[in-house]
Amino acid sequence: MSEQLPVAELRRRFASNFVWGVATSAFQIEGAARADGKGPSIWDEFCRVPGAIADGGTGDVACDHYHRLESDLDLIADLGVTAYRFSICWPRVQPAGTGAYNERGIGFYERLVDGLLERGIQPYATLYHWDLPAELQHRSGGWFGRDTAYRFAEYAEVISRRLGDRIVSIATHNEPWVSAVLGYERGVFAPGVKDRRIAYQASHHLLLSHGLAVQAMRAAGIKAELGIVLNMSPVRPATDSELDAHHARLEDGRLVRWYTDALFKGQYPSDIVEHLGADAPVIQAGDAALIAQPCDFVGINYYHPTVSSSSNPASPASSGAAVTDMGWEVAPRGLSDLLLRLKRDYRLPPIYITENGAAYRDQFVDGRIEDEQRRQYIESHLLAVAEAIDRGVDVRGYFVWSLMDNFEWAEGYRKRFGIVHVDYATLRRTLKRSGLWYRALLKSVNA
Ligand code: IFM
Repeated sequence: MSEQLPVAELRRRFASNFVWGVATSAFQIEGAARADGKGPSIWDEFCRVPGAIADGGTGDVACDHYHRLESDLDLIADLGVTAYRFSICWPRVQPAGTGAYNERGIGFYERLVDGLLERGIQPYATLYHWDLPAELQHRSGGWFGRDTAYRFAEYAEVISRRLGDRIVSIATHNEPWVSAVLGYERGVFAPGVKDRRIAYQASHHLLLSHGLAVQAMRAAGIKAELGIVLNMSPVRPATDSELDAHHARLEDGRLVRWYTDALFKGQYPSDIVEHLGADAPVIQAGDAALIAQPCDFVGINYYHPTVSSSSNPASPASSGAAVTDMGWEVAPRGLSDLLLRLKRDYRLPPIYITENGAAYRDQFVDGRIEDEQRRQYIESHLLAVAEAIDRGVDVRGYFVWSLMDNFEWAEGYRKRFGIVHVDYATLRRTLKRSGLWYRALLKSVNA
């Protein structure tokens, strides 16, 4: 175990205007699945598929954040963060994903945003963190249907008119690779489709919807900064063999370049288009330019590196490496490598680390929750961010995933990422050691 750095020393590695935050998403914490006119999402339905969620969990109650908004806002404020990243549940504000809006749903997000501002915390919103209105899935195959992209842009415009004057930053999507690949190719996330052609068409429509939404929000005169959040990982070959190098190059293309090339170079990578063959998406004239229009920021979610070989093109750990409770390799160096590679290969807008954190089994000691491994994980990754900044990468902020333990998708409630512990029997929140440390870091004087 490495020594703990004095918090003031770590804090001094960052500029005084660096944004410090914690992140969550709607489906993972809100609960209130049928409250106040909310429509069902694809995740509400997917959780009902036998065997889809490891512990049989659903989002019906989750952390009950919807009913505990005020005390959760106090909890966030108590941490001393300057920003809070949350997502808006589309079917809560527009139950069918088309047609009528739900004032009670919009009202919840107005109270959330106003409550943050009253406490001096900047709201960072994400419009889509995977909870598509179920109706859109049934009507047009969800993101497989081009129409969903237009529906999304309309929803984005409504949100920008209602909340855009008070939100500091809006990301259109969280991790479109996950929506497309885990949802439509591997079928392990909602909507549970297993078809590569459908998945790549869905990925194109997700990116298209980003472009359409940015255009619509700018036309509505939004003041907030606009961008997108991508999950990324440096991909390395498992061995020195040419075959493994080939697999690593392809995996990097599917995971990273498919998104960054489309968004920041205006075209999909030709090697991946060729590799997909008949599964490559249908693209209409003008789509590429729409997708690649300028953004104010890009969010990067980093957890682990990817190791590629012919037998496993996308392993989250090399053999023998230290891993988290998800089986993901702990490799802070992967984050600085990734940031430097992006600086080398792209002209990106300012970067925020919009998610980083770890699942571990917490130890209970005399009523305290000891999670030294999580604390160390966060500290070491912050040092990696500081190193990248020192080497010229424009990183403006860092958000811990996650504020509190929550619904970890196909894993259900078994994996805990929070710096705040949630007792799912009582819904009581308790700061873990990592949370106390993060608070001390944020409250330490910045020289
Ligand atoms: O919990 C998720 C989050 O919803 C998206 N990024 C990765 C996290 C950990 O798996």
